[in-house]
Amino acid sequence: MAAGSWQDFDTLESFIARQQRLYPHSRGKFSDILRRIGLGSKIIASKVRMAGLVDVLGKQGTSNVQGEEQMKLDVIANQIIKSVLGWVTSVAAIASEEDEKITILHHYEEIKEDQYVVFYDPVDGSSNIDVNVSVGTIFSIYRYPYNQPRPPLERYLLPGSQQVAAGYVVYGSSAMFVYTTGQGVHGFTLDPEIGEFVLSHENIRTPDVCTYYSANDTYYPQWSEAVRKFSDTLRFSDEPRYAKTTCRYVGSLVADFHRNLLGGGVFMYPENPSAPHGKLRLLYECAPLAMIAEQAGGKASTGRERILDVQPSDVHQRVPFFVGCRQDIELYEQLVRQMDAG
Ligand code: AHM
Ligand code: MG
Repeated sequence: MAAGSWQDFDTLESFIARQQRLYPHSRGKFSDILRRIGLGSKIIASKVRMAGLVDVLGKQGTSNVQGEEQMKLDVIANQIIKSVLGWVTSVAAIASEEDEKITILHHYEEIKEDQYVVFYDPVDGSSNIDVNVSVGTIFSIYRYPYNQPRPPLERYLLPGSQQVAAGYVVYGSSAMFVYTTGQGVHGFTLDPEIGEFVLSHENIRTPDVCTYYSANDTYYPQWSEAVRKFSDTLRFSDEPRYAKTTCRYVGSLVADFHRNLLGGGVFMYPENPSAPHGKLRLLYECAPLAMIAEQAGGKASTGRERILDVQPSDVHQRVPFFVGCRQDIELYEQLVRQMDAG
């Protein structure tokens, strides 16, 4: 937990450096990327904190490739992440929720050693910005397969199981940076006095207790039979496991996910007839959070497939997303199997 003495004091920077030392041959290129995302999120945190005082609130007056209205902060934060990653020589390409196409920084022919591809959602939950509710940044990092001949798009579109790191920053009552490189999940709280993310939650394990049920229930009439049964079980069942389950839904994925990661529960954004693949995007929303959930002892699924096994076919691809306690997500998968079997 938070620094009790100076001896225990660890920041995101020093933690990344310590982790790097575990790999004696590492040249620190990957660590550079994490550090730069840390810097970018501090800049975004300061913009979020100043919202209302400076001109970052409100609509930009433009739409992104998915037809969603862009908020000013979406555009500002997208630019911030691009600027912090732009000069890092180990970043081959970046892809954002706010940009139609992948931005290639180094072309295939130029790449002769390990480089990385970064996917990110600069401000997730941006419809909440104007009303002062928590938002977040999500990121996902893949090693670029430079020495494997593949069709161009397949060099970038890899299943989540191949992520080398994933994380998010939640801009809440404090800002918190949570990430994994496959060696557990670690959380750092921004100390505004010193401007550093300080290690506050080492090796997070999600409780195996279904404390929270998080879904937008207004879609209930459109959900499949399996989703409705699952929702009914979590909300109304008198089984001891669900007796104390309560509903919490912020409408900012990062905030909902973060609360459930620490307190236990299920978040879901299912498919429905008007959104046949759900709303959330695989590469910069679901896959990174799925990696974190699994690293913390939870599970993430579309209902029919592990999220980390889904082979992407498009940068902005959407998938149904069910994430949280292993046992509850398995219950949903079982309900889907029963429904499919008729
Ligand atoms: P965004 O990336 O454009 O902000 O959209 C994603 C957000 C998630 O944060 C949240 O879980 C979801 O949209 C909420 O959607 P809804 O309003 O349909 O419940
Ligand atoms: Mg988003």
